[in-house]
Amino acid sequence: MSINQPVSRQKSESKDTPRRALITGITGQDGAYLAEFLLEMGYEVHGMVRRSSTESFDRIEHIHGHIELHQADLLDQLSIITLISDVRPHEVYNLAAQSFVPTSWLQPLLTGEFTGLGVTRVLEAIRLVDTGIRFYQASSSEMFGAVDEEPQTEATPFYPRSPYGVAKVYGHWITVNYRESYDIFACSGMLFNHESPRRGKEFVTRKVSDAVARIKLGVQDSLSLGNLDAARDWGYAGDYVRAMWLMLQQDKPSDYVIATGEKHTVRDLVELAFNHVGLDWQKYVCTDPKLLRPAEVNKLRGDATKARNELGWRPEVDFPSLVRMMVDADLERVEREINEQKL
Ligand code: NAP
Ligand code: F7E
Repeated sequence: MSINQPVSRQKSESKDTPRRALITGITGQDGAYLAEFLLEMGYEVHGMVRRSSTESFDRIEHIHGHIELHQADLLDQLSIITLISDVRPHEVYNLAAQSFVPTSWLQPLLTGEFTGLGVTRVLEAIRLVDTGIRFYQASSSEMFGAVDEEPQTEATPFYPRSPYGVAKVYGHWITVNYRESYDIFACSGMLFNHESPRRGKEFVTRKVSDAVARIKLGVQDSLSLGNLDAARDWGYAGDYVRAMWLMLQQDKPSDYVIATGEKHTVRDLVELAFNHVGLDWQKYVCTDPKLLRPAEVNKLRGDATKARNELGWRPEVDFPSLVRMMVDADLERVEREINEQKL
């Protein structure tokens, strides 16, 4: 896939000029869904990608002729300033982050740099280039952590339980601070877990759907998991990117919880996924203490009333449909890989 060299963009615009959006983290799960959604809405879509010796653009392969990619890195302030002044987006969606919670204990400083300070670098670039650019920050239910209150709302106090959660709290407050200090239209979306067939295979939903497909098709024997009692409020990523866009179309910037309002345990997830292919999960699943976390988050469930009332947002895919969608997609992919003798 080609990556654009820096070019200075004409700043003159007519009312027919399409809206321009810049997505950091466009190669990730949410970035791919958001890029598709914005293209459907008639946007000119730009994506920030970091340099790697092996390109991993699988999630956006199907739209590559319709988006423009630019090299920059959350660690490199000047690269972000240059990118924003070249593209001159109307909207910036900051989705890039080190997003896997267990890695945040292994690499707490890097997680702080990407997931925390990276937000300030994007906001600083907006402040320098054009404070009229609207900004979305990908905040997380992990900020609530060891919470007392259930369900969690925009007013629930934060108690993060991982270096990732701590970095996201910083990202949230710096977004609020730049809104209040510089009058930037900056919104923080406090999104609860959202999944899809494009979810990374290290996250529990995809780890389970992939294993169920492989066990069903005879290329895997068992599945090792950590805490089966952990509960999450799981929604569908395709629904959640719509909420990100809606936040930036309002008259005033604000922060919103985005969630389904229902929680399920990892055990429920496993049971649903194995049942879908007619297998008894208890014959295949074992637990491994090495997969337990140093500090767990047990009762995350969001209340998205504010988003429903102000944005008109509600989720469309329920949890059982999401699990079936993910298992079906993995069955199809694993079968294809077996036929192509990749497995
Ligand atoms: P993801 O699949 O892990 O994608 C993360 C993206 O960030 C990838 O495109 C990655 O690029 C990019 N990235 C990481 N470090 C970077 C750096 N230094 N410079 C530039 N790009 C970098 O995550 P996701 O599930 O789509 O989540 C999107 C955002 O929402 C993240 O900020 C995440 O923390 C947050 N969030 C996610 C959820 C959820 O349930 N999915 C819930 C709440 C909040 P590479 O492809 O090069 O690795
Ligand atoms: O874990 C339990 C694990 O890694 C969910 C990120 O997108 O959502 C995500 O973070 C639960 C945890 O997601 C395994 O202990 C059991 O309680 O799928 P996960 P996460 O940590 O909730 C939030 C909102 C984000 O912001 C993050 O970026 O599942 N669990 N056994 C397991 N988890 C994994 N990964 N692997 C297991 O074997």
